[in-house]
Amino acid sequence: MKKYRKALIPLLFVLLIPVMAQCMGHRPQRQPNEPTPPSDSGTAPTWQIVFEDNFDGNSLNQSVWYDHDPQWLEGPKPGCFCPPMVTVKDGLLHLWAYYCPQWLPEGYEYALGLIKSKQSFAPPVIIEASIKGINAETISTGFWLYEHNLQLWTEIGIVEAWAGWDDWGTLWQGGLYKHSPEPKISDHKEADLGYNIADDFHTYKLEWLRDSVTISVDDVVVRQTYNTGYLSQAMPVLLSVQPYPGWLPLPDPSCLPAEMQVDWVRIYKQQ
Ligand SMILES: [Ca+2]
Repeated sequence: MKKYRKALIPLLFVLLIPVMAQCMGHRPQRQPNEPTPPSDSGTAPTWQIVFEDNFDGNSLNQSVWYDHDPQWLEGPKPGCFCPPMVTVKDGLLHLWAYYCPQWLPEGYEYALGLIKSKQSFAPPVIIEASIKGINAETISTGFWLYEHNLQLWTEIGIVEAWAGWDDWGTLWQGGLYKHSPEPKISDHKEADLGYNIADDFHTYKLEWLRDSVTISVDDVVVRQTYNTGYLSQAMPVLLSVQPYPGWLPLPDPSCLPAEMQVDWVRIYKQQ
């Protein structure tokens, strides 16, 4: 019997070759927006932490963060990003939104908190943070990356959510963008988490590889797509609260002040 088994194995292999060839010939083509397992050139990445801030102490670590955006000083007018709206206390980063036109230059009404990393990051990289969202109508909870230079303007929204706006409170929203040059790409998505993101801390994670982008909330994947190549330039990391004038109505001043809290930020690079 063993003799026949030995003879059968090569025979089965010969019979399977045309079947395998046919299957490979009909292998589906990669489609944008099709779920894909994380990979990076066929090798499973191993990760090493390269950045961590737990927001201990009493002030922002200004050796690694800006307390404003040097590239966007005018801000989302009539909102402006103001360093006093960034505080660190009790192990948390607090990003505040105040309605205070009397304190601000003419034309501005809302003072907003934002921090931006001084270092930029390119794939393959994992960027994650534990965040309790802001609940203030059309003020967003933002954890994102962007780089805007003469050649290219790209952006990844790990989370852009509005916990206090209408029925959006349970929605994760985020997106992948190329704002310039043409053709522009605006690949915005949403997913219902089943809870309001301002009620508690949740971990938002971007796994940004050279060939795919995965975003998860508490390790549940909410977005996974191929990186078709336009998201390759290094970008700094931002955390912010802001209104979207021109798209959403401005928040009612009665819902402010309010804050977004961040427990920690961690960044990993491939070893
Ligand atoms: Ca902390």
